[in-house]
Amino acid sequence: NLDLNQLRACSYSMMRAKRIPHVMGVEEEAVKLAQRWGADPELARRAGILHDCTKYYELPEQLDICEEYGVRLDALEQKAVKLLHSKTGACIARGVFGQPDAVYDAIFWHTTGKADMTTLEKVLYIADYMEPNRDFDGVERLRHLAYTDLDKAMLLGVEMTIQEMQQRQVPIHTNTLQARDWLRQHGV
Ligand code: DGI
Ligand code: FE
Ligand code: FE
Ligand code: FE
Repeated sequence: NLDLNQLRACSYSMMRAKRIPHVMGVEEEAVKLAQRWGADPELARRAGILHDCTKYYELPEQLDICEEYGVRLDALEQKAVKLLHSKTGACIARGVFGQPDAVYDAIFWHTTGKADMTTLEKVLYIADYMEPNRDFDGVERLRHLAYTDLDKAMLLGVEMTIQEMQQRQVPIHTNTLQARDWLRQHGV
């Protein structure tokens, strides 16, 4: 099994250099959020290190990995390459780098979210959104909520994603909508 430095080296070697600071930021933020909210910081760290490891694979390769690992895809996923790196990243994290199911699940859901997420899944989703290198209108509010009310932070993140998809006229995935609906129904 690889130690953390080996895991980082492998993951960084799979991406363009400009993405490495983001991945380092997600690792650091995921550990802190895990400590704050009672998830396993070691698993959060591993999920952070590996979460975008397949980000630069092209569509055919993404589809091959999904096929190889038996990940079933809906119609939108089959053509939206940005929705695939979370699924293939999860497959590689578990299948190649030997990570446990909790790390697989956190990486798998880090782009869309879903209904009824675990704390580790929420931690990675939010860390990805507000790590120190992220800069957009509203990021300070998200950073505040991330440490005061994790579900409120999730709802804000999912709603901002939906708004941006609508502005860009990109179809919104059902898991993104289900994440929002679930958070609204559960008194956030
Ligand atoms: O991989 P990162 O850039 O760090 O961040 P991410 O994994 O959250 O991916 C963000 C991308 O995913 C962004 O280009 C928008 C896309 N995305 C997120 N939710 C949806 C989506 N794309 C579609 N079509 N539908 C969604 O619901
Ligand atoms: Fe990602
Ligand atoms: Fe994200
Ligand atoms: Fe990311």
